Amino acid sequence: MKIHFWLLGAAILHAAATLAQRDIPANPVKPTPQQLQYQQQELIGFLHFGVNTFSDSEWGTGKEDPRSFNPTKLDARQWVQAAKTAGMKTLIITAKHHDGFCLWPSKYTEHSVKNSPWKNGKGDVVRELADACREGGIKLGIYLSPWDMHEPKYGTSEYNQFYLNQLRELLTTYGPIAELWMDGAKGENAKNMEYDFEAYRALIRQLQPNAVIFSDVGPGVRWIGNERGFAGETCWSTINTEGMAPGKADSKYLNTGDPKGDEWIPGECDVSIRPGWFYHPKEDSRVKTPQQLVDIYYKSVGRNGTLLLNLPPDPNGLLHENDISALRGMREILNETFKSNGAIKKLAKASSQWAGFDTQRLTDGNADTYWAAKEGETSATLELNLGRPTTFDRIALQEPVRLGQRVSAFRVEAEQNGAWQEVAKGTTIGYKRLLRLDAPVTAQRIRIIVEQANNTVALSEIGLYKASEREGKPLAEKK
Ligand code: FUL
Ligand code: CA
Repeated sequence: MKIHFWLLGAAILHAAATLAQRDIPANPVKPTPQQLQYQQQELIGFLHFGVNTFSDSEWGTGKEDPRSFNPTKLDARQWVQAAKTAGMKTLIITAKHHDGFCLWPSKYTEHSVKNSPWKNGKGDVVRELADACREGGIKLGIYLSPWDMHEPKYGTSEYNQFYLNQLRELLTTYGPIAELWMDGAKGENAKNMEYDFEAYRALIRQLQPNAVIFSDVGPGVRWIGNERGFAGETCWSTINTEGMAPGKADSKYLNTGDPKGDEWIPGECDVSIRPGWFYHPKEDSRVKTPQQLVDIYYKSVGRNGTLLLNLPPDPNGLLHENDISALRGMREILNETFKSNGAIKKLAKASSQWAGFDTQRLTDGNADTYWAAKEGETSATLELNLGRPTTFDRIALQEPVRLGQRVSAFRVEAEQNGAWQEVAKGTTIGYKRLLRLDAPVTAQRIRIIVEQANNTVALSEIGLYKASEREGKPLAEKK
């Protein structure tokens, strides 16, 4: 009997080894498994909620009366439902914004839900969201503002301990936290305060090793340098953080990243669905349209970023119907555009190939599998035969970023009446690059020409799509 078990064990090991992904050598700078998962989410929701919601303001004062907080119809399941409709995979809530009011009953301050009339002071917004997220199958993230206008310790070294205490509460009470958001913002007249970011990071790593840490300069995820949700046309997931700190970073640099960066810190594109971050009734008519949201999607996710889209609950504790219908519209358009990939399972010829990484992997619909050029080839041409004339105006390209980010220049050509015509070009690709053509192109053969890369060229997916009629034209991008 024993010998049979042994044989069975060996057979299982062998099968596992065959299934396990073999990779070509990676770049020295590459994502952690958590960062990779983080980026694959593409869409994340932000919830700005707190005393500002009740005072109709963007930045509070720290002097708000906790009794002003009373969201009598609060329903975190409605938030989660809306986020899921949009395709978001995580919801990040302002557990504490700059005004210092805490949405959970922190034992380190009186300035919280426990002194509000909501649920007679027994409520906990973070708990309600954590439960709703778990139930809905999405992840929870926490925004904890370092700047705190209420806490008297702010400005002294004791505040660092206070912040660590609050972090510990949040990181040990609500289950897994996917992302921890440390805002670099601080008012001009705020007290001087030397944050002990090293200690904050160490505690997060200790208590929630799988959480990605956002700050302007990472270490898990970086700010994209603007609040419009736009990554740079060129966008590297690598930067050098030397000489920079949260609140003291070069926003242009963050926007494009740095091909020479020695740390992997991908960009997150934060933007609100309304002009403000918090809910204001006068902005009910200024919710971004589905077309605007889709345009932002192209400029964030389509440029190797993640999109962190803010949805502010109103004083009832609910998302407004205008916001929900805009989200639904955005999702419908994206689903329609990306419904059918004209390149799927189509055959490609490559200028060269690394044994075992053949071109079928470019069109198998699986972003984990990839084609690679022959070792050391930093440029390559791929020719795709679509089998019949195919019309498209959107192109999607992906790199297997678990190997690091490589491509820095590429172009796409389509065969038109027997001649190759350039239809699109770009610099970086990264996790995902989406290109919008001015007009639809009909072709049977197309070429992807990677002109330059920092290591052997590898691509995981090529997609060709025809945009939904509802998309409209790309919107002008003010700098
Ligand atoms: C900024 C803050 O000052 C805003 O109020 C908002 O929270 C935004 C996401 O970050 O820095
Ligand atoms: Ca693939």
